[in-house]
Amino acid sequence: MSRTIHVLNGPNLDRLGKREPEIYGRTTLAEIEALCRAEAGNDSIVFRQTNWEGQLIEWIHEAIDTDAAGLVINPAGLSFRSIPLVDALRMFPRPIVELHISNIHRRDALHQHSLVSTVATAVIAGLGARGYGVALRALRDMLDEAA
Ligand code: DHK
Repeated sequence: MSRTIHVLNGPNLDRLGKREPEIYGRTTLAEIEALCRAEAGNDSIVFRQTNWEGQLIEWIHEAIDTDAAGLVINPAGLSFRSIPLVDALRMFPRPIVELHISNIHRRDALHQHSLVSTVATAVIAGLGARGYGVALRALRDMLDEAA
């Protein structure tokens, strides 16, 4: 059966490559998308980024309504303050991998307590851009196991 995995990216991640490279590295979002597609195997990937909270929430609704098999989400700064985002994710009935490029637990207090982690199946932080590949491999394994 063909599965679709949604990879959703939040605010400012369109600036990857030139944004604070000492924290986020030099890999661009386009390169991350290519990396995700290379890890997809037989699965389809919907890869998206937005700077708008409401758009991210609409895309989660779409993932629910179209029976997406799983979700990888880097909510970026919305991780730490968006109750509506948490509420939307709570409705998603399949595995959710929350991903942060940086290790948020080593960062300043503002970046340490992700609300999204309270509804995520798993959390990856601090692996840099390669975390996306790890997230997809783990998610695909989980889905295979549950099939
Ligand atoms: C990206 C951001 O934009 C920050 O707001 C988060 C996350 C960390 C990341 O590491 O990918 O705190």
